[in-house]
Amino acid sequence: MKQSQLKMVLAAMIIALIATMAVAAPAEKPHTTTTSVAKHHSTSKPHHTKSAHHTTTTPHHAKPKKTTTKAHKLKKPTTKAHKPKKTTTKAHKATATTTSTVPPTTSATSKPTTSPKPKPGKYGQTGTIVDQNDFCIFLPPTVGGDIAANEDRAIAFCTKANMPGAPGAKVLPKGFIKSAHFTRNSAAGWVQITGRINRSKYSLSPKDGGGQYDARAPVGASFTGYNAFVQLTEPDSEIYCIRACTTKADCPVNKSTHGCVGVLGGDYSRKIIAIGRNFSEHAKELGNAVPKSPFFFLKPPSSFISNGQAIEVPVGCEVHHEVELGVVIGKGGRDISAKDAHHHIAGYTLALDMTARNLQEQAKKSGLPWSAAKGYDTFTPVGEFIEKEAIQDTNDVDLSLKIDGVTKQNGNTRDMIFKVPTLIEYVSTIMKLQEGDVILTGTPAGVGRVLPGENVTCELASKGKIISQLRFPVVNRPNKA
Ligand SMILES: *[C@@H]1O[C@H](CO)[C@@H](O)[C@H](O)[C@H]1NC(C)=O
Ligand SMILES: *[C@@H]1O[C@H](CO)[C@@H](O)[C@H](O)[C@H]1NC(C)=O
Ligand SMILES: *[C@@H]1O[C@H](CO)[C@@H](O)[C@H](O)[C@H]1NC(C)=O
Ligand SMILES: CC(=O)N[C@H]1CO[C@H](CO)[C@@H](O)[C@@H]1O
Repeated sequence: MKQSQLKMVLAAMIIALIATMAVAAPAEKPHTTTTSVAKHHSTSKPHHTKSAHHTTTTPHHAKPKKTTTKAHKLKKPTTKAHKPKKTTTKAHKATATTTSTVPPTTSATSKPTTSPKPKPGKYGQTGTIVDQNDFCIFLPPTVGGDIAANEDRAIAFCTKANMPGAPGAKVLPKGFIKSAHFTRNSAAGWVQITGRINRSKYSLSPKDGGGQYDARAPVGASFTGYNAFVQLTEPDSEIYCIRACTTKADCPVNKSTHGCVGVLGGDYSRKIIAIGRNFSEHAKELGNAVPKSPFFFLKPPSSFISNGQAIEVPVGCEVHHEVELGVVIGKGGRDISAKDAHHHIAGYTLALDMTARNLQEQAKKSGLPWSAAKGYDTFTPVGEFIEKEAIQDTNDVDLSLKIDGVTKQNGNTRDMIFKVPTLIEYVSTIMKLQEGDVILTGTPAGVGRVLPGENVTCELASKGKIISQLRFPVVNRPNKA
């Protein structure tokens, strides 16, 4: 592992070099990285053996795990929060090409605030994202290659042959992409795909914690029409994510050790666990008894939409808003104690649990499940991923919601009957939690109906600081084509 440190230093030097040479992408400041890396290291070290993916009892990775892996491999972790893996690679090259002795901390001082112009990408290293059917991701050039070890050599693989905008790209192995969820943020000018892979289709190792690609790894890689991109592939957890951005700041290339779930919010097709009657005032407003133990129901991941997309009101449904704090699971596990629960949290998100209240009432009366009432498409609007560190105290989070500017819900999680650690403990006694699962922790009082034509805005704040603000127009669900 001492070698790794050496490599880190070398890597940082290389990055510095690259920055000075003003190659395609400007390097970022390495120094902030060190601290976060160190932190990761310490947490990850203990797990030397990564548990097999299928074991249900052992908590594995998520954010932590990734880190772990990397720590072992020396791949990304060290380098940077920014671009860890890359580092490694460069380290290799560095030895060959560099003689610089620039200290890492002073290097790479240029952090550009303006986005560079999109430049023509390299043959075989240019991807495109059109939609969930037509897109490319980066993979090692040879079957079974280690992701991080091949960062510099990675090439673009696309869902189809000869995709316009991706000259020289290969075709993804059939069955490799298991799911792809496309999001376009028109206002910010980025597109994103998140989903699951079958690593076996490219013989990737279950022990490979993966790595990040962006303009610097492989150097000069790009996505047609965009100024920046970030892509992570994680064979161990079988997920991937990619975002191509107009504005560089929207593509967070400095967080790769967090793994996809921690870098790009989105749909990784895990469970959505929603806690019922979780706020005492809300339980009262619906005439429910305040429960003695938590209860929950499941929502389908297909109901996720992201900020700015439209909430659809199906014919015959009285659709209500319920604003909630979403907890995003990092390290999976079962029978997690409340005391350990914070180790399993990757971060948070602001979410709405849209509910067809009339269907839910009918279901309650008839003793039927709530799946339809809670599971329509677009019924789980969610915001961007919120860093774990951004919310120090999950018992003091303000949640509010307005319709066309009029406040309808305004609560604080201190009024939750069951606290987040208790919820994680309870749910995990029943079903294992997995990386990417989202727990919706319940809604404060003030739920009510939304109508087509209205705009729903909601906000999450902690200790007086606004952390997330979302907006969703409400529309009629389009008729069947
Ligand atoms: C993944 O691919 C392997 C190899 O083709 C196949 O045997 C396996 O059934 C696939 N797994 C899933 C969950 O699709
Ligand atoms: C990562 O980058 C984003 C945008 O580029 C920036 O807002 C954020 O502060 C950075 N985080 C760290 C830890 O450097
Ligand atoms: C909702 O937002 C849309 C788009 O910004 C706007 O055209 C519309 O007038 C808004 N509706 C209301 C009721 O404010
Ligand atoms: C997130 C969540 O489960 N919220 C629930 C709070 O309780 C009401 C009534 O029991 C449910 O309708 C909400 O879905």
